Formats: sequence, C-alpha cells, structure tokens
Amino acid sequence: MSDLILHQYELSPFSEKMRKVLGFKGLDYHSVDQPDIAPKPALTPLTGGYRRIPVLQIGAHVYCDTALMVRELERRFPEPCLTPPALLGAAEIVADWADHRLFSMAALPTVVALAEILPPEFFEDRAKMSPGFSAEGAGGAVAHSENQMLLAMSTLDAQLNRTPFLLGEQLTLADLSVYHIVNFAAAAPVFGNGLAACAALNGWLEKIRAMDIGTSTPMTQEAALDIARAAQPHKPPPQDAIDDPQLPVGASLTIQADDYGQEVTQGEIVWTRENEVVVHRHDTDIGDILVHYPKQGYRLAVDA
Ligand SMILES: N[C@@H](CCC(=O)N[C@@H](CS)C(=O)NCC(=O)O)C(=O)O
Repeated sequence: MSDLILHQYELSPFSEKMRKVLGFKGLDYHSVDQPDIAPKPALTPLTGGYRRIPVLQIGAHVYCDTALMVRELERRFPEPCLTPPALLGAAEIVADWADHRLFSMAALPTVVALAEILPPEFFEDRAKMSPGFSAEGAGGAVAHSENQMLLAMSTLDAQLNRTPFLLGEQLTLADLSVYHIVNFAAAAPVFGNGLAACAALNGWLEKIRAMDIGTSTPMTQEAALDIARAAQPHKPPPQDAIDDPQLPVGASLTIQADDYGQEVTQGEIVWTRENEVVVHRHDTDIGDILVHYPKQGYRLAVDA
C-alpha cells in the first residue's frame, strides 16, 4: 500500500503535472479530492495555511509546491529518473518559467473562456487570490495574455519542430511542466485554434496526454488526516542539509508565496537544504507535522 497521498482536484493543471510525474515513475498513490476554492478545512490543518493545490502528504510530512514535490519523488524513487543530472538545471529553469510565467499567460483567458461552466464563487475566490482576476477579464488583460500565450506556443512549437522533447531526445521535467499548462489552455477556443496551427506542439501534447498517470486509489479527507494523526514526523536532518545563517534552526518562520495565494504557514525551522526549508508545526487536532517548502518562489521571514 502506497504512502503517497496527493491532495488534488481533477481540473487542476498543477495536479495533472504531478499525476504525470507519478505515472512516469510508475508509482501508486492515494488521491484525496479537495475543493477548488477556499475554505479547505481538511487541507489547511496539514499545511498550516497554504491553500494551493496539489499538496503531497507522506505520513506527517507535507510537501508544498510541485517544484519541491518532484525533487522529493526523484530522491525517494530515483528509477526511472525523470530528468538526467546533465539536464536538471535547464529543466528546472524551464519549469520555473512554466509554473510562473506561462501559467500567468494561460490562466486568465482560459478561465474566462470557461466562465459559463464555472460558478461565480470561483471568480470571487480567484480575485481574492490574485487581484485583477475576473470573469469580465479586467480590461485588456485577457487580450494581452492571449497574445503572450500564443507567442509562447509558437516558440515551443519551433523547438519541438527540431527536437522531439523540449530539451532534446528525451522527456524531462521541462516537458511535464509545460504540458499541463498547454493541456489546460487547449480548452479555450483561442488556444485550441492556436494549437491547431502548431503541428509539432500538438503532436507532443498528444504524446504526453497518452502517457500513464500511475495507479491512484481514492482516499477520503478524513482518512488522510487520520494518517497524519497516527504518524510521527522524522526530524533528523538529511545528509545534504545545510547551515543557512539566514534561516537558523529553531527560529520561528513565516512562509508566503511570492506570486498568488498568499496564505501563510508559520512554524519552527527544523532543517534546510539549498532550495528547501522544513518547519515543524503542532496542530491541536492532528498533532506534529513537518511542512516542506522550496525556497524559490516563497518569501521567508524569520520572526523577531
Ligand atoms: N507554484 C505552485 C502553483 C500551484 C497552483 O497555482 N495551483 C492552483 C491549482 S492548479 C491553485 O492552487 N489554485 C487555487 C486553488 O486551487 O485553490 C505549484 O507548483 O504547486
């Protein structure tokens, strides 16, 4: 029985990224459906505040942000390796561009195009998460984002005309990070039409769509919380932990995304890696939890 629990929802593009990573690695996992808008009463006791999706839970350890989840899965399950070491730096740079810039180009036009099937509460929630987000499309923001996304799609297409995958001959993290955004955007007619004009990008998208998403067994929210209640987090630092003078072990830390969805997590620093910080929290209901965050993309404020 797998220890991996993915808190997700079906339509979430970033969850789709993780489903493909898990599938590539041939991993079994449990999937817990979470709401697509706040509040998320069965998620925030685990994270301490972070409400974005997906979240990976392993016992009493909670991993926020797909960039960190992928690194953790590569470490725990090295074979098959998604990204060979020689391409890892380039893949992580493309992934960061996709997670932030490409997603910001695709998101508004796509949800505005889907406005008829999304409830009004969805737009109210996203407007609180990212000011400027609305069903009406906030002035010229939709047109600008559409143009930017179409340009990005033709750049991707030009690369995929020359190599089967973004970084060459083999699929890497770069592909799965871009894939889930193009796949989501394709639901908007403007991007669907754009895709039809990009044969190489379209062929690449279909190839990744056809890939496995691993074996997922549904789990209830309460069962996932029970697992956290029963587990004890593993606190000793790993071999590659570092001594970060800006993040001293034992200090109280407030963590907040530097883009959107800025609910904070507060906890006591347990250890850090070069691009990871781990805090301990005690939740009155579920007990001791270690919450793991990447450093990149997050404001880390040591409380005085
Ligand atoms: N950088 C984050 C982004 C995650 C993200 O934006 N997820 C979207 C869903 S795909 C989200 O949380 N939207 C608000 C929500 O679902 O409550 C990551 O890589 O995990």
